[in-house]
Amino acid sequence: MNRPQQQFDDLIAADERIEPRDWMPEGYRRTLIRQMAQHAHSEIIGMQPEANWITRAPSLRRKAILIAKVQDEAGHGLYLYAAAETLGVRREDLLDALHTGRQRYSSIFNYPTLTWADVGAIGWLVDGAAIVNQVPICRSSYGPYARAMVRICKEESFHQRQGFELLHTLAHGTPEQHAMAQDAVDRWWWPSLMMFGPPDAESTHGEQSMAWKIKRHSNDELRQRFVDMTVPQASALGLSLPDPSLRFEAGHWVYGEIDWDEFAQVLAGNGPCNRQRLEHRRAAHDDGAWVREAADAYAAKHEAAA
Ligand code: FAQ
Repeated sequence: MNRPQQQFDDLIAADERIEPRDWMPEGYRRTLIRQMAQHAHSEIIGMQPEANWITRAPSLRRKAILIAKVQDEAGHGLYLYAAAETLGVRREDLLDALHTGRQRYSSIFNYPTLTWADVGAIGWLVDGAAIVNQVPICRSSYGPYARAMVRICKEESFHQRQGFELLHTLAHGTPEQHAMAQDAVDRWWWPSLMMFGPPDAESTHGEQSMAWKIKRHSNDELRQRFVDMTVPQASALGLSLPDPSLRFEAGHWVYGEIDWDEFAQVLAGNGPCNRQRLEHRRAAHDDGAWVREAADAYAAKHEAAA
């Protein structure tokens, strides 16, 4: 085995971090770019469903909280694009890959936010799932990714609590508010379970990513961890989960069959909002062209003066 490969393997075996200037196998680099870009894209596309409710938030307090949350997601996108750039890719190329459909973003953001309660359900379930998935990535073998994730997880955990508090308020409000909260949970539960990716037997990258310690746990392991954490929280909210076969067995909550055909359809671009999300993203990018031009002109002027 060649020396750089041996050094890389030793660092991984010792649970140490790979840093941008270290030698790394091309497959490791490509896997990281794929996963980090997909994650960054998810953060910025994920701003859309919740931003849909900013103008209609029921109070100034709720509006301020929601604006701050949506801004946080933009920040997460920035940390992740910056971390991906340490692997030698350009941010504009990653955005182009998103806009032309060559790279993915999370399936979850192709579902619509039909009522105000959806903002709570996203915070509680989607941010909850994101935390379960992402806390182990704080120990990912690639240094810049792991460090970005520490800050992201702190913010996601705050988001999850605000979603829980929002839903708790609705669930203990009028019968109409309770029904609205229940309806949102009914619609977001199964897509949240899909966020963890296909079952382990069908995960293309899982095994290799775990060997490289990019991922620390399999998709199914994390999905189970999320279900175990969330079922008791649903009882605390006074809401039910839309799964008649949920039962507690041998220390875990056993859940029913996930509709993997629906997941495949969403990944193929046929979810309820795929087209709308990408069209909106491309339009926002075009609208921002003048900001990028102004920033480039400013940088060029200062470089010339230096
Ligand atoms: N959606 O071989 P695997 C957030 C694809 S949280 C779409 O198992 P892997 C916070 C996968 O890319 C959401 N595609 O893949 C927020 C692959 O296809 P490819 C983002 C999916 O990478 C909250 C194929 O299926 N979080 O944004 C999905 O080992 C609220 C086979 O799958 C992250 O990205 C899916 N759900 O495991 C923001 C976390 N699942 O690329 C706003 C980091 C799988 O070969 C508001 N990522 N695919 O064409 C990960 O942990 C992993 O990438 C997984 C997938 C676990 C998502």
